[in-house]
Amino acid sequence: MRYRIALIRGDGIGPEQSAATLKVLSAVRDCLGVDFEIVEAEAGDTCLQQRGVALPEKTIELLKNSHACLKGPVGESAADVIVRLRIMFDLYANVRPAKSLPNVPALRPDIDLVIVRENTEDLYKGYEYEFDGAAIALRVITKRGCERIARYAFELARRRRRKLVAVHKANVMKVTCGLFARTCRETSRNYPDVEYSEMYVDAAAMNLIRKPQEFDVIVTTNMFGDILSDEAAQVVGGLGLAPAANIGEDFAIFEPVHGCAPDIAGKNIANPTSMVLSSAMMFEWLGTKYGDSRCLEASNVIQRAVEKVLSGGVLTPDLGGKATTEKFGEALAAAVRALAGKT
Ligand code: GGG
Repeated sequence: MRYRIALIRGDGIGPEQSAATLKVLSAVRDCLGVDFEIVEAEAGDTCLQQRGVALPEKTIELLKNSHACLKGPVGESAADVIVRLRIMFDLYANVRPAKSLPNVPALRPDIDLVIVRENTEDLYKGYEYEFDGAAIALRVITKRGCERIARYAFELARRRRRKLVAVHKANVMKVTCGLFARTCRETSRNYPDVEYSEMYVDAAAMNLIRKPQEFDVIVTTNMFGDILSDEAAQVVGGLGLAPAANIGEDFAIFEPVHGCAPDIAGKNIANPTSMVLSSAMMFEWLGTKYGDSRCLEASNVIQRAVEKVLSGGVLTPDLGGKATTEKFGEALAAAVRALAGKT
């Protein structure tokens, strides 16, 4: 099967991360026989400056005609690009793993958790307005939205260590978080094999630092998930390592958790791991969706290549090393070739 992958390079460090990731993807194509074409699509701040629109119709059409999208970070136009795309393509599950990696200064070496963030509702719907000197935002939480994200998280927990924590603030936001908590609790009855508990978001923020190794899967609402996933990324070494998947029934977009880091853009020092690991998540999703063992193998090899390169002490400056983005990408591509048995 030949996959059509839309690539949005994005803003800031996005183009540098994309170039490094493309080296890894070339190695995957050469050595693991995954057949794909990359189709470039524009979106973000630069696109807004050049074309007057952050998310052109042409890009939307291109995504509609692709199997998946790999996206670099975008800048100030994030709400007009990724938040819009998530709602437009109904990518309801934002999956954000945080795992300790070799040679990376993490809080502990044994952290392996995933945040499952509801991705289409909450305050990020963007229903905001001003009225009579007040700024008002509407928090939309639906039963259907809670049910499907809870199911997604329980199914994921079942494939992992079978522990799920629903994070909310239902003691204060009794109606919106109340619906979310109640629905997660109801769903838990269908998963007696998964250990289920609940935690208030403030306690979760503290426990991510106090005992991060105890978390397996966290399910939460959109904005809490956005905030907690930055924290979880830092706990395992930093945002430069943090991948994410925006998953719907028929389409998915894979992107770093972080923003476009304009302060280090163009200096060849950004860590591309977040985008490379996002591509590993993409191959896992493609492999599962299309029953393609080559894609599953590609996902596995990319993750092992990241561990191999980091273990070997090739580190970008954010991790205390001197490797450039380009050199780090080359090292990853070489590791993919070696792990695939072809150097
Ligand atoms: N921590 C900065 C960051 O996450 N920037 C990207 C961003 O805001 N994305 C929107 C989102 O993930 O909802």
